[in-house]
Amino acid sequence: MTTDIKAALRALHIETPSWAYGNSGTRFKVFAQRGVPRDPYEKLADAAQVHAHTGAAPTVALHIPWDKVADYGDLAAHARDLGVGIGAINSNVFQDDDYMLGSVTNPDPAVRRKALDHLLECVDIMDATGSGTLKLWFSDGTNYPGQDDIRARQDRLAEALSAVYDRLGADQRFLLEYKLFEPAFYTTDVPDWGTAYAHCLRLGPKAQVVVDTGHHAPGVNIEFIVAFLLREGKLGGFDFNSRFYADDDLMVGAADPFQLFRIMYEVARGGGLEAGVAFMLDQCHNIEPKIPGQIRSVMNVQEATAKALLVDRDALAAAQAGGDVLGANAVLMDAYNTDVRPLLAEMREEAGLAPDPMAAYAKSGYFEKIAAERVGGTQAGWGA
Ligand code: PSV
Ligand code: MN
Ligand code: MN
Repeated sequence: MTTDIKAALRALHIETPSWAYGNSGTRFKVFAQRGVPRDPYEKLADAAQVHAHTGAAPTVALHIPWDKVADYGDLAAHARDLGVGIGAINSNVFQDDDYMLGSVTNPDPAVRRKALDHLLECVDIMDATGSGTLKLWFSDGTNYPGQDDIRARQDRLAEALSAVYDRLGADQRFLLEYKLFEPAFYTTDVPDWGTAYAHCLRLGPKAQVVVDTGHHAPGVNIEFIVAFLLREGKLGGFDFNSRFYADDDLMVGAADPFQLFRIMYEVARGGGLEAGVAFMLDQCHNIEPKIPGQIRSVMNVQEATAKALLVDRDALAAAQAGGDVLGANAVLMDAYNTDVRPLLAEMREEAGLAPDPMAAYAKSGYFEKIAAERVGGTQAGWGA
């Protein structure tokens, strides 16, 4: 049993986002930290540190144009030299003045064309970097009742998604991300999993839904959504983060480790650890150091997954079949309440890693080196 769990944990890969390594903040203030990367090449170097110490973060998501470079093949080669690969390509159709009234759902066909061209350019970047995943998040929506036609905007969205879908190669897919609100405050064009699911279902197997854990109304049962999408073959991946209020982008597992456990239990239960589900972080480290913030987040996902894998499924099934409500609940809680840190430390040592990645990074001297070398690090992207 422990051997199986360790094997499953070794196979668990968590993708870190390039934007987590840059300076970030809220709309009130972006705090500059020491040693922050000055370009995408340095972001990859920092991401490689997370992988070096955890052994669990072998790919890095890019955000275009925040990570715009002259030669994407060269960037991918740089990643390979550092021991990591390029993960999902995140499109950005939310930071141009033209998109004030929307991108692919904008009433102006010229703006829609511009947005679509960017999405297609992102597929070109996938080709150049070897990435198999395009992540689509649209900030599109309206602020006032009557501002635009809700149904027409769905038609425009469907048209753009279909054009992107047709451009995808055989080994490529897109993940459509939903978000309840923000920056739109009245309607959002992809506000929930149902909307994303319906668009993806119509398009085919290369379109799947991505669940950003911070993009729901308070109290939403995310593990139910996960179980449902996985059952339908439409769970493409996660943007992991924690929220206390809205889209807080705090470290995954920080606000509600029990929720993360429940989500990972449904992932494991539904075969999602073997099914190509992308486990990505989408976080900002506004006040904590960034590389340790990512390392801690990777560890939090590993811990929740280890607990999920510890659930005695036979005992659970027996209790469920027997209508033993308290017994079934106890099986789940026993797993959740197990301290899995020794198991993970053992797994790391068996893989030639330090048992405590946080301590190993702190001791490595990497931070002192980048703090001395790098002057004038970049902002993650927002407000840049
Ligand atoms: C939007 O809130 C989001 O979660 C999307 O995934 C974006 O790509 C990411 O944040 C960065 O802005
Ligand atoms: Mn996200
Ligand atoms: Mn978000």
